[in-house]
Amino acid sequence: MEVNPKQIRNWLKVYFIMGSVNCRHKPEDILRSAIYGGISLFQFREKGADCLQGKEKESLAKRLQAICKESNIPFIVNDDIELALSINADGVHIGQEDEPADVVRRKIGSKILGVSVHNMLEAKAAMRQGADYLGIGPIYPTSTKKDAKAVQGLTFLKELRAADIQIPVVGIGGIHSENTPPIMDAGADGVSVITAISQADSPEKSARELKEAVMRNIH
Ligand code: FQP
Ligand code: MG
Repeated sequence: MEVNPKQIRNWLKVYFIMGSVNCRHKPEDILRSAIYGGISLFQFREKGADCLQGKEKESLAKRLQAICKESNIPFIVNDDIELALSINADGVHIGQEDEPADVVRRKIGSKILGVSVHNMLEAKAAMRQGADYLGIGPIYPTSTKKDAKAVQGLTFLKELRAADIQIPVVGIGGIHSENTPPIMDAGADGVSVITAISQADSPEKSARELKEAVMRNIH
């Protein structure tokens, strides 16, 4: 998979994250609708109380990966490097509590590597260790992630761009189409959501509105 920064920026526009725990309906149906609405990247994040494990987790991952493949949407795996390698995912996303980025980079070769960062020190380390993009959040309050840090994403995003750091960046946390403009104005390349799409009455409409909001505010 070709991973130049311009391509990554394009993929980050509407980045949908989902696992079975986030879904009120069949995950496959929600993902198909989201793709139809215009998401540009997908992350499989099977996490939280009652999440699937082992063979069941791998089976869902494969089914969602196949749906992404049909539409040329890259398939990223959250946290689980072994799963990403075993199913040949397009990339992985890790945070500060996961395996170190340089170790993961060695394991995955040229696959896409995303890293969550919350301050300049973490951002610079992630870049040095081979991150292709940074996830910055929480931008707004969120209840999806129980161990989420304080809301400081917008401030940090502005600080990063003011320091002329140009790595591809996506905002995450409490984002929907209405509150997207300030994130793009702060210098993000796109927005990442779980709830706004997975819990929407129409995931397709929600994805479309997010895409429109991002496209109106692209740099
Ligand atoms: N940003 C992104 C992305 N994806 C994520 N999963 C996170 C941030 C959060 O390890 P982490 O990563 O801090 O927590 P968790 O493993 O519980 O998700 F940039 F892709 F939008
Ligand atoms: Mg993680």
